[in-house]
Amino acid sequence: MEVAISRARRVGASPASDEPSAQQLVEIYQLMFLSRAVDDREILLKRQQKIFFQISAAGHEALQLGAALALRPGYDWFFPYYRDRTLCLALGITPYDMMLQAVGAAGDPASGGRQMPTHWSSRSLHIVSTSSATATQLLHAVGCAEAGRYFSRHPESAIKAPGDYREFRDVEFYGDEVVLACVGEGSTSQGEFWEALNTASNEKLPVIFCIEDNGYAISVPVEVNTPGGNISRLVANFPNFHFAEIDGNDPLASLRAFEQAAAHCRAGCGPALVHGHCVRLYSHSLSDDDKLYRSAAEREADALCDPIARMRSRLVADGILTAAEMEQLEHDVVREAAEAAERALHAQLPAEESITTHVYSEDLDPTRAAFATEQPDLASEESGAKAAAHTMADLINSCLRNEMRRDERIVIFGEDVADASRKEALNEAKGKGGVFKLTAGLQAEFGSERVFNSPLAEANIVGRAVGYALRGMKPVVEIQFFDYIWPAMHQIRNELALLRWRSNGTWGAPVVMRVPIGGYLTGGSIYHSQSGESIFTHLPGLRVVFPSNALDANGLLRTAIRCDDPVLFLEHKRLYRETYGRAAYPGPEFAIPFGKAKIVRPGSHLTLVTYGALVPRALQAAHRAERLHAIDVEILDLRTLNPYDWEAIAASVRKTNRVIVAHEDMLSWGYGAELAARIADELFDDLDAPVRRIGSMDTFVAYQPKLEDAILPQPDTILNAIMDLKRY
Ligand SMILES: Cc1ncc(C[n+]2csc(CCOP(=O)(O)OP(=O)(O)O)c2C)c(N)n1
Ligand SMILES: [Mg+2]
Repeated sequence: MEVAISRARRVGASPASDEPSAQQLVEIYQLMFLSRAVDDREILLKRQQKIFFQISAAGHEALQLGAALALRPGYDWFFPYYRDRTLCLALGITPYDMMLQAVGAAGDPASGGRQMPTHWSSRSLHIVSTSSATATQLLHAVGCAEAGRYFSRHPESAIKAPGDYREFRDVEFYGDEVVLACVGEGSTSQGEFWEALNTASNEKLPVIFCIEDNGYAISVPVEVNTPGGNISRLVANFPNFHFAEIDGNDPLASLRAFEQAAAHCRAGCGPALVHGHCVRLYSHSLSDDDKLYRSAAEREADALCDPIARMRSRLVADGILTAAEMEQLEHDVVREAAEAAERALHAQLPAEESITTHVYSEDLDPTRAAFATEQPDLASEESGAKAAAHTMADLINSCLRNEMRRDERIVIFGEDVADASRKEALNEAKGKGGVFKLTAGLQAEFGSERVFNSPLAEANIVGRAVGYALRGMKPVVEIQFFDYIWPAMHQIRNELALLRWRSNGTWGAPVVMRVPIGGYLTGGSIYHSQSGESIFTHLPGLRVVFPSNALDANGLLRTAIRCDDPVLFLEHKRLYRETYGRAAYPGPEFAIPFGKAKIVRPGSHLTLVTYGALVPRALQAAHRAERLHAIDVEILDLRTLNPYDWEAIAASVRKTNRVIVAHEDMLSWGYGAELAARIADELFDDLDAPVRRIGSMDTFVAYQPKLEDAILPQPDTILNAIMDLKRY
């Protein structure tokens, strides 16, 4: 049996025979026992109130150790879950590192005191930052495997390039790398588990899914989560998989199973799923008491399966260690755990000033001047009448095309974004290229590896994109309608936006999500016309962009793609092909920095702060206000909502002393509420009138056009507010 060598915790080289040597068995035992000793020491610290949370691997040690020893840290990739202490110890995270996290020390290498204990991360070992959310990581593992395969096939794309996110991304890949993703049996009920298996199977990806089946999800037994009580039976028909169902209390059975799984993956045959039956020897966590829901007989039966007790007996019975040697080994290990704890308890705590670091990229600021190539290169296209006729849809498409030519790391996926998944069809058919045709022709030019359809599953799209991006690629994904972004919300909020902060800057996922949004469609109705941008501006870590015209869309999308932060790029459907806001092609380097509003109409009597589809409507209202009532309105188009241009707002309000914030989204709790509050707070002395807000009614957008007109703000709504405010 070949035992791969872990970095920090070496299990010596194998003899030629298929059985591990006595020395290897001792080292395997030592690692399992160390894991238990660290758990027990943490439990003590928690009882002494020196740490604040504890969750253990007790009972899972053998299963996790087999996985660790079959794979290579710093070569393969790891997406553990919170119970994977033995896995991470064996891969090279030290007991001291673990204790640093338990006390929440500044030097906690996984998160700098931001995450609970057992939320792993190590860049050098390829252990990707773990969240508490169950099963989200499985989709990251899939995207990670896809990225590894892409880099192996296109190694030239891994080369660093100055001037954009690539400058700050070290790319590593090996042709036969494997990705391990671990999860409890209860969490296989999550949709993301099935979405991950779907793509891993379809794409024959080298992902090993490890199901750590301890029979419980907190207090919920396996048969409640899994019909029939056995996940192996349910997944058996996924194509291309290698399956193994094993006794997870036996470290050697586990090692063998993961070696076979890894061989299947490395050979390019597809993914694997190792289902290990193990036991949960302690309660779910120290916040749980399993005596409340488990019988004594059941708990005693589990205790008899303790992999550590079993192996201890075996080593002594087989004469590999004497009782005295065993006692000495255990004594030394317990001391190692205790010393690690003692040192960590004296470690420095994080400084409060550090709290806001790594919310966004500290390397590349999308508001910076480097993105201010605002002068369009009009010479790059024919001049004359045609030059000014490009719609927002055209210029988004041309930006995507130009950027894909410039940067081979860009991939586009989503629902219906390809021209045709069955490529032969393109011999006679024109191709789809998105339901709004924004990605038309991109698969034809760049091939199916770079532009492809996803399954109809939004979490799959965003979750995989996170996996791609953390490897250094640039996924520019499409969510077909804003109204259907919600299945991906968990991935967006708890993973995409959070990854950088929770890992204290070690990981980041600069994904671009293009999302058609908004109403004024006549017949769009509830599920094709909603807004809701303020829900996303409320997420630290996520940039939110909302252009109102073709040129801005082109320049802002370029910045979104080149920057190092995740970006929600909102495209108003009604503006895609409007006459308003058409523009000449600005050339392949035209970029607009984030956080820079545009004065689309200068004025002196009143400021109107807005964005998106309300920009043309505000212009109409301002025109009428001037013509009919001699009121001179200044209109600010924010263009990006996070960050937003406070200086521009403040300068305009100081000049006009009156302000309206207008948006299409619902009034209550909307984006304007925050701006209005800040204006009232910081510019109170400059105001001659109350701050006004305009938004849609606090309801959904109806199908009947008469109702839609009444629900959404119209030019008249804006005009009335202007007149009203001028009274003061
Ligand atoms: C998405 C999500 N929902 C709920 C929780 C709360 N929670 C934490 S662990 C857990 C049970 C997980 O059980 P299982 O997957 O079997 O793993 P185990 O803890 O048994 O190893 C639950 C419900 C969570 N962390 N994430
Ligand atoms: Mg479980």
